[in-house]
Amino acid sequence: MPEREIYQKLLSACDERRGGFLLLIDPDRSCPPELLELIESAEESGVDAILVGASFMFSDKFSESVREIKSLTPLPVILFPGGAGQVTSHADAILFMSLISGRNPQYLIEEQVRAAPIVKACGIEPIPTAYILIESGSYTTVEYVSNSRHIPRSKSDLAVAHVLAAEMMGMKMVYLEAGSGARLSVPDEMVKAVSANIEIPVIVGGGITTPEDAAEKISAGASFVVVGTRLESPGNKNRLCEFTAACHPTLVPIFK
Ligand code: 1GP
Repeated sequence: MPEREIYQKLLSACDERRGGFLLLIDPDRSCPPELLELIESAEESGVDAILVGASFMFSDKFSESVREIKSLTPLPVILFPGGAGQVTSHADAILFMSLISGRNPQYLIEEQVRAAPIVKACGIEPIPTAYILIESGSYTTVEYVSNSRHIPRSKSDLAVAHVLAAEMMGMKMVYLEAGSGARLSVPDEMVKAVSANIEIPVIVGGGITTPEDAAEKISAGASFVVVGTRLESPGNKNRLCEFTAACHPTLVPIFK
């Protein structure tokens, strides 16, 4: 099993720039030329790593899509799987997640048991990650597919209890998820409460549509922001740079 090379890379990137930006690519949509161009420009645009995955796959080309993405960028390509079917040796690492906000054993442990031997055989680096769904104003695909309930937006204390348990169980990252295309992103107060209570990095994603919203998550204590949907439409190279600048406070001149 590889040493924690990618995890260490993420930690250093975040330390150096006081925050990080992860670009999420939905493997079902990896073909349009605009998206290929976005991936090719990701490194120079300041992206720290690329996540690939979806809670539900419609195509049977997962592995090929990851290989194609990997061929377009020197950045770490990290799997963000919706299940054991989304494991491939073409990636560098995998967010080895347990959906701890739910009580559905399939996503707490069963998919992981199925995936573990494949991850070992592939030789990719597992990054143990607690995945936590937060209420986002509408019923999301991830809630439907995982058949699990979210944590209510107003219950930061419940979110804190979950992340404390995750850290005590040895998880290396926490992912606060509002869901892809969510109407409302994870509340800043919840990001703040969670980040203040644990040492491990906090990733925040789902429904983040403006650089300002992304910057708020970093100010609230998030280590990484994930954006997917907002960058899927054509002509988003400039927008990508705005997001990465917003998530890397030390790269932006501060005038007082
Ligand atoms: C979804 O958190 C990610 O799992 C990103 O969400 O597509 O809404 O940016 P968006």
